[in-house]
Amino acid sequence: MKKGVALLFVLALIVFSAIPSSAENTYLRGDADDDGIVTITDTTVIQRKLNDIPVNTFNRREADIDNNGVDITDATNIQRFLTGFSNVYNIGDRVSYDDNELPFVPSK
Ligand SMILES: [Ca+2]
Ligand SMILES: [Ca+2]
Repeated sequence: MKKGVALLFVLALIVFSAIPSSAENTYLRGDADDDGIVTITDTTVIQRKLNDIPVNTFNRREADIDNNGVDITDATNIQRFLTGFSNVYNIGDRVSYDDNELPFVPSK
């Protein structure tokens, strides 16, 4: 009987470890440089990217806070968030993305 319980425990571990955690299906909105926090550097990275100035890391999904493509408005809205203005785009929150989307690979 104990072998059966141990086997079920091992099987449960295998099954649950194969299920991706919810963190894998989320991203941090506004974290354009993908360092795990939204700061003024994220706006700088967006501005540099828009002007074809090289950046170390650029995460297009996290930079595009309103899901309409990355433009200067994304940087402006992050600045507004950082200075305490409205945050209608939930900047700084972990946001789920559609499981049907293709895996996102941040550009460097
Ligand atoms: Ca950041
Ligand atoms: Ca945008």
